[in-house]
Amino acid sequence: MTVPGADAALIVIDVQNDFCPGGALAVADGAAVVPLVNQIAPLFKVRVFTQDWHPADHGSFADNHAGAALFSMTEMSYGPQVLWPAHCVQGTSGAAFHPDLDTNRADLVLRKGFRPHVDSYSAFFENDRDTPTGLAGYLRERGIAHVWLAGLATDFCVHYSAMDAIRLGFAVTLVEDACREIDLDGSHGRALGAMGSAGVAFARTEEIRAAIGVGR
Ligand code: VGL
Ligand code: ZN
Repeated sequence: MTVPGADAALIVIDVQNDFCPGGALAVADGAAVVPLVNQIAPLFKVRVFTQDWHPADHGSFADNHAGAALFSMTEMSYGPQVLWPAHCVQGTSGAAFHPDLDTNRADLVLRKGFRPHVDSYSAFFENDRDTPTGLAGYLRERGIAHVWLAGLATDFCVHYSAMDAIRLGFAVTLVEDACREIDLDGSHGRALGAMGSAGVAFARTEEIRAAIGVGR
């Protein structure tokens, strides 16, 4: 395993109340990533935390499509889109970070998904695969060549972020124990397969800590 070096950023994806147990789009065991992220965040030169940040009229919410079932598919201008329960509505407690997540360590808090007609799973591009969030420029200006990804959910926002990071030329490592998945119709297995084939590396928090010499 490569040790996170001077060119490494930790990108913590969407560790928000709505993705944790009790939330509107709860990921099973989602809160389990919080202590792991808190442990490894200090080991990185750059730390970015993302927030899914939707207006109430967001097009990815089933409620905003008359008669549409939760988790069914719709067609957006950019292609197929899952219809989710309303989640991470701007300014609500569901959109807030998990209260135990140490966000004081964040160099940058990046919000995404705020355009009503485009969803944004990835921290780099909206779901049209074309509209940038600005994160790639930020990381490059800070000298980052390797991104390490943790957070929620492995098979959606983490997966899309990983694939975009590879496409943009970053080295990518998924911190697998610091992620949890939604697993909609086998999406978790497909996401892990796609990331592996694309060249994403996989690491665990204890390996990172041991490689750096923390906690031995
Ligand atoms: C996410 C579904 C909808 C995620 C965000 O953070 O993985 N999933 N919005
Ligand atoms: Zn969302």
